[in-house]
Amino acid sequence: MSDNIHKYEEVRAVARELGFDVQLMPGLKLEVQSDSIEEVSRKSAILAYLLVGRPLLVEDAGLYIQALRGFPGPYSSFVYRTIGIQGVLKLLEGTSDRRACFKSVTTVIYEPFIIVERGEVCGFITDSPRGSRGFGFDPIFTPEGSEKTFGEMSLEEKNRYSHRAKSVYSALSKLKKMMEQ
Ligand code: ITT
Ligand code: NA
Repeated sequence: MSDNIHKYEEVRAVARELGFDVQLMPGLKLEVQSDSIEEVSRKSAILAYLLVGRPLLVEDAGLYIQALRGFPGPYSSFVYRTIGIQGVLKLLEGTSDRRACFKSVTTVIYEPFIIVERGEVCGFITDSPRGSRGFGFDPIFTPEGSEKTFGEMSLEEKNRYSHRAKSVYSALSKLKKMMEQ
């Protein structure tokens, strides 16, 4: 999975809790594009499995902003790299509806099993960036139930709320049950 070290560390922490050890697959960045993160996650996992033939986990995510009808969603990575945090804040200037959700889909392939699970966290886009931890849009997102942005949280704290922690936890706990049968 992933070249994004932050993402990897978040996934690893959840995996550890369930007794799994996950390793980064550096260089294996597959350019699957789709307007559904579920499709990206599932297709990338299958493609990666064809290449490496080992059990693996692929997670794909995006930020869905209510006032922008779900944009940037599956295009979050591109939007982050182009207009960035400041560009997104600009699109929301003068908008009082700040609601947004992060969504995540984790696919685990562990033959004969293929498991696809979703995770979501909803909250608000702040008026300006706060905090320098995490990655991507973390400095401008506060999950419901917290005053802090993800950028102001430790990895452990972010994982108590995050879309990614939820989808990874669901997928790996499902795998665990299947392996025990
Ligand atoms: P891959 O190499 O695995 O593709 P990525 O950086 O593209 O990693 P994602 O597919 O998970 O990461 O997410 C796409 C973009 O959405 C990502 O670049 C961020 O800008 C944003 N994003 C996703 N999850 C996030 C999170 O937990 N915190 C902040 N931004 C996030
Ligand atoms: Na991605």
